[in-house]
Amino acid sequence: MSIKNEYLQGLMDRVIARNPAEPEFHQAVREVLASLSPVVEARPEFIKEGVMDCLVEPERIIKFRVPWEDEKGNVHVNRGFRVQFNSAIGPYKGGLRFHPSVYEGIIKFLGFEQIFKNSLTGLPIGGGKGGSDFDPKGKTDLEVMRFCQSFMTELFKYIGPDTDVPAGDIGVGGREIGYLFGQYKRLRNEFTGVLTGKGLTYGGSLARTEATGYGLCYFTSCMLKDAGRSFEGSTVVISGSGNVAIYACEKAAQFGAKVVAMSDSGGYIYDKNGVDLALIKRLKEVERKRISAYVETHPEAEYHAGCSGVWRIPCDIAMPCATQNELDLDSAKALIANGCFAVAEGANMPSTPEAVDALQAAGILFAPAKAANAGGVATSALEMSQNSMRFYWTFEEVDEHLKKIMTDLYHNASSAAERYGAPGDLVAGANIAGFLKVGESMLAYGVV
Ligand code: NDP
Ligand code: 2IT
Repeated sequence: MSIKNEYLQGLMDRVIARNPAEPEFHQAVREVLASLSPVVEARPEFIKEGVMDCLVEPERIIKFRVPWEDEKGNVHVNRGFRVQFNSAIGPYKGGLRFHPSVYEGIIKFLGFEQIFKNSLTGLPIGGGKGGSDFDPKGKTDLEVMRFCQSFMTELFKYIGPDTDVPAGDIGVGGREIGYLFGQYKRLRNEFTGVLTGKGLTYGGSLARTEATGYGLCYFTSCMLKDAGRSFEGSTVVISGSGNVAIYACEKAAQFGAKVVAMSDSGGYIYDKNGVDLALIKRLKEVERKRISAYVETHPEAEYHAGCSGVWRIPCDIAMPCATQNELDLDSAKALIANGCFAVAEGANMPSTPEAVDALQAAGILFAPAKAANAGGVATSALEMSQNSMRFYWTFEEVDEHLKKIMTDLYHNASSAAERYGAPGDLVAGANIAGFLKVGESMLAYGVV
């Protein structure tokens, strides 16, 4: 993944110098700038008018202290972040991640990718992301509530339904969104669609919970269909067992695939009969247990500690749905050697650049995250529409919109790749198509 254009290579060098020790951010920027070389050569005004320099600099970064008290009376101090990266085409939009690995570089990489993903949905949403190094694991509901209230007591100053609309991501699901929304409503004394992923009783959209995983499968189906393949009768390996992984598993199974493995940060389960998704849902969504508990009721399945071994299980389609850089070059080589024909990214940036290069060089169909997992944020935007209308669609109506959005997105990315000399390369296609709408808007605004 090299940056062919000289100006963009210089810009990349400046990004590294100005944002030291943020390797994930560098990685995300490098991939986009590499894809955009042919675009700036055809349209030099993007460089001349300063669009490229503005694109890699967040409009605003908010960083704050989040103190809270646990049930034993100990005070903890976490860090909160919100990166408002780009509002050229709509209010900042993107999730909140609560995980001990969170620091500014992670939020910047996620916020940067969100710009292009949100543009690809075709809906009017800008790019943002936030989160905290708070670890919800092992905390009581009361402790999570206290943390969320403290986090929102600072964040509420900077967000709003027409300004910035956060949602969930790793470690932030329905429970956290409830506490965050309740505190926002109390502080502002207003009931607006300031967060998405809300509960159905207080303004949430049907099908938002399922949207990222379902959307991933809709996108993947389009990609498979173009190559004369389908989910039907295929063997699938999915990493993760959170929101994205669970609903990717559900839809892949509905499409006739057999999902044989899932994982969490401790290890993975391999069930050659096909995973029992009802059990995974109970363990993860209700009981908040480790995936190792799966084999207690399914002794015929295997549990292995450690995450990366999941990619050594023979499969036709691999769907990484856990976290960034979880699929490395060795994993890619194992997938290729075992006859895998498609990799579809549910998580954000789950494959390392070396893995992406190896998979594409081997002719594996590759669906990049910003395109393939855009169904979640697209449905968040549909939640915003419903909140504004004060009227709600049925599950089937939202699901139909989602299907159409993912189908259009696939064709948009695929034709952009072709137009700019990289037919079949959905990484390039998604980056180019996502950029063009944002870049044209930035040109229209002048230097702002
Ligand atoms: P969840 O918190 O629901 O689930 C995360 C899953 O990934 C868990 O199984 C978790 O295991 C595992 N995981 C998290 N961190 C690591 C790690 N460092 N190493 C190994 N496994 C890990 O999050 P989501 O399902 O919402 O998010 C998963 C991915 O999808 C993320 O990359 C997110 O950014 C992306 N995404 C999410 C969208 C959404 O709508 N929720 C939309 C688009 C993308 P454990 O429980 O052990 O920590
Ligand atoms: O990475 C993502 O697109 C998300 N976590 C969902 C963001 C959203 O606003 O729904």
